Order: sequence, then C-alpha cells, then structure tokens
Amino acid sequence: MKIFHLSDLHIGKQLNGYSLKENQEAVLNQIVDYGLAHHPDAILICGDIYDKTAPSGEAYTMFGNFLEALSGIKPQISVLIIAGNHDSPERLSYASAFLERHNIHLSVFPPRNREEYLKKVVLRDENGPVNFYLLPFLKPGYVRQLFPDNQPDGYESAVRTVLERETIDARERNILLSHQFYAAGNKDPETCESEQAVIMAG
Ligand SMILES: [Mn+2]
Repeated sequence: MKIFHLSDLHIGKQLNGYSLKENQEAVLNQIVDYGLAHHPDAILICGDIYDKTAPSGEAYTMFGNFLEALSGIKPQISVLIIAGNHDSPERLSYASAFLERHNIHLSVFPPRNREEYLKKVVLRDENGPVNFYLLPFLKPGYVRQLFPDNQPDGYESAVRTVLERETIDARERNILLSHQFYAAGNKDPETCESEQAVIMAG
C-alpha cells in the first residue's frame, strides 16, 4: 500500500511578522502534484493542520482548497486527518460529516467515555485489509472518564489506556495515526517555543 504521511502544516503561521502564505500554498500544491503523479492509496495528515486554535479565514480557505484538490484526484485517495496540539478540535471538526462522503476521515477527540473508541478506517489492497487507527492529540484530562478514579497520572498512562482498550488484530496490518510528545527511552522530548507555551497553558 502506498501512503503519504504529512503533519505539522501549521497553516496560517507567521514568522517574525511575515506571513508564510505563499510558501505554504506552494508546498500544498506540490503535494497535490505528487498525489497526481504517484496515486497513493492514502494521505495521512497527522496533526497541527493550523498554527492557531482560531485560524484565520485565509487559513481555512487554504486548507479547504487543498482538500478539494486532493479529493479531485481520480481514482480517489482516502485522506485521514487527526487533530494536533495546535488545533482546536471543535473548529477542525467543522463539516466532518460532509467530508466523510468525499473519503476524508477526520478525528479530533480521543475516546472520552467508556462507550467511545478510536476511529478506525479500513483500506484494502491485494494483500487484504490495512487498519488505520486515528488517535488525535490527547491530553490526560480528555480521557479521565476511562480511569476508575478519574485520575490518569500523565500522558503515558493516558495514551496506554486508550490503546489497550482497542481490539487490535496483530495478524493484520495496523497503522496508528498519532500526534503526541514521544521520546526515546527516558529522555524528555525536545520542544519548540510555541509548544512550551502550549504545555504551560495546559
Ligand atoms: Mn506542530
């Protein structure tokens, strides 16, 4: 199966007061061109679509145009999107039911109660199914209802709990879409300035 993996588009980002609009548009157009040339089965957009939780109209338009161009590629490519720490879940999920009909699958919140599970999208190729599990950016507070005493003791146990309650068939091909602070061994993650602001803001 052929997959494009993107993340951290940060649409609408300004650098030292300068808009990156033209550069970002050029990059998104390049991705559409690659899509036309290589026809992946799926394009995964793994968080931080927008740079701000309240994106500008211009940023919405840029991402909307990008999705429209991707969905115009035939045969159709499945687009799977999760929210990152810079995205507002509610704002990103706007029109998600409509997008679903165009093969654009979006997940903005992890399971927030015992009845909810990760969104799963199954694609198939000549070797059978490939299961995609969509895990949006997760704060421990989002998933506290999954814990008996409502107290997850940090990111690691929150993510572990969400994953362990899924029924995943290890004999099949499974892919997790995720946007978290992952670190190797016991090292702390390296964060940039805006992420430190996000962590401090909780
Ligand atoms: Mn980011």
